[in-house]
Amino acid sequence: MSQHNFSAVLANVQGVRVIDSGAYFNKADEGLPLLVIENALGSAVLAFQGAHLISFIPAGGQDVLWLSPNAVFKPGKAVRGGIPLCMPWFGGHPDGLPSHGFARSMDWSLHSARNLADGRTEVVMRLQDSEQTRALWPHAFNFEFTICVGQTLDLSLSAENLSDTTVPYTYAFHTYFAVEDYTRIAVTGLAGCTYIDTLGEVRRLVQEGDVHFTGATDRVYLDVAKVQTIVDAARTIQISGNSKSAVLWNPGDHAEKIGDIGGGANQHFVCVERGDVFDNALTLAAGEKHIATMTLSA
Ligand code: TA6
Repeated sequence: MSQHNFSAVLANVQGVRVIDSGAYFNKADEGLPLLVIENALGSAVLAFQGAHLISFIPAGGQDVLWLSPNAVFKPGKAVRGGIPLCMPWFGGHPDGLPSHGFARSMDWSLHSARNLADGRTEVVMRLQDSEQTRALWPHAFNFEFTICVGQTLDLSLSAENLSDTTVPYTYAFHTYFAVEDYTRIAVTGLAGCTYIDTLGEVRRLVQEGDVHFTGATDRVYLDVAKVQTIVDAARTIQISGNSKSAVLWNPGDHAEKIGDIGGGANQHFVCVERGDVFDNALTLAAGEKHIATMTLSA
């Protein structure tokens, strides 16, 4: 099902609507179609492009996700902020293919939507192989992203290898969390983990205590615990999931050279990304399906 016949899927669903990003943000730009999900427990917004969540607000709370004030909503360019899905590879590609994979910049389709008995709303987005994806990754696959919006945001990302060979697979929920000031937060749940510091000369170190930021940071933590928390001035955000890695990123002063962030704007986010990357990279045997889960609460 393409994004263009979503109305049949949404016919009997309350509180889910489609709107163009230009109309939603009251900005005349090129625009991307968005899905707005609202219920008494919380609300969320995602772009069909990338099945990319750009907002999650638990009822009575503030947005858990950061969206850049300079975010661009253009076809083919990943939106800066929210939860880009990096897959089927994370980071750079040895053959110069798009960094963080192709899933975040391609249109996903709305597969199903329903109101759950407990008041939450569940939406399932899907991306399947096509001529366009096979030119970049020559495998048959089915990716499904299940988003459940309530007081918490419950996510499940499945990747099924429909080809008859084993394929390498890495992925991450590249989540941008909204914080008052990233240099005044603590990230817990990583003490004792080995991490790879990818800035400058790449080094392997062991995390002592909580993580604090003083500037540009880009670290891959391996074999992490199920739960991390971001302790901010006014709230604590909990990230819980089954992925083995956590990537911590903020560009520091380099933000001014990144057009869709801009100098100073980086102060208000921290990326704490859960995924299976670097030493935790996966392979999917023929027919194998991997399911990554992540729950966010504030
Ligand atoms: O996850 C951290 C990271 O890989 C950084 O190295 C940094 O480049 C960031 O992601 C953002 O990547 P992007 O391609 O979205 O600009």
